[in-house]
Amino acid sequence: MVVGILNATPDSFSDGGVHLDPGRAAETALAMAAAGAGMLDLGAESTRPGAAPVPAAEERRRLLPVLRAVRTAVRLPISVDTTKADVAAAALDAGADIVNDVSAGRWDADMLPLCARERVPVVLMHMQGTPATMQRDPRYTDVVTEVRDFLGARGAAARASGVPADAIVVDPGIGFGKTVAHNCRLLRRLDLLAALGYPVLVGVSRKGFIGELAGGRASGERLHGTAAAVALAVAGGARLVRVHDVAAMRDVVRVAEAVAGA
Ligand code: HH2
Repeated sequence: MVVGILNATPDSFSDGGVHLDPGRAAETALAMAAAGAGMLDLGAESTRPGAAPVPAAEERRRLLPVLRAVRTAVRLPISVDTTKADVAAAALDAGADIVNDVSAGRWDADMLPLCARERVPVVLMHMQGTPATMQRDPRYTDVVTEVRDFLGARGAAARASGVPADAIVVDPGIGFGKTVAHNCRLLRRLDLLAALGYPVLVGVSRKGFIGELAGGRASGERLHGTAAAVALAVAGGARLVRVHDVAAMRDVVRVAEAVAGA
């Protein structure tokens, strides 16, 4: 499934400022739906490296008008990208269907119980550190087994809170407290994460490691590098890919799926 990214933020690294306007966000949502998105992911707090946290009231103020406009425009499932249970609850009330929590339920003790109570699926993502500091000096002994064990433990925590196993999605958190080599290693061994038994979501779209690997490309010049990473993620067993360029990545996913399944 192709998940289209919509950031209702002034400062996201790629589409910052564009989708704060509900009308423009709804237009993009319609275009993404027409281009083959299976789901949309809507966030109002940037988690790019170095980003400072946004207070819940400000996150709600940015998110809810955009969410309402997108909800009216499309029938696709919408996930809300937040680490705060308050914000998630308000978003679910306004028509969101899924919670995407980049802290995997660690930063707000009410998050996993909320998902259980509201009977909504949750995406649990791995991150080392916090966005403010995560890229300073990320270190692992074995990044793949550490991320796998973390996701297994967070899946167990979600189940202990009452979230059914089939409502859990896991995500290696590409770029969240990881070097270029860590990101490559995780993409290379996604099969080990898929072996946990939960669907795997991967977010590589236009990220910094792609710019670095391609010889220093700005975020608007990372389409081809993103295509390579998305194709390999699909071949490695990713079931959902979170992307900005839905139309292009829809083709990439179709071709990669056909070849990987041949
Ligand atoms: N990446 C970003 C934000 N949310 N959620 C999941 N589950 N997986 C990811 O890889 C992921 C995520 C960062 O990308 P983006 O939303 O484009 O930028 P920003 O954080 O600057 O808004």
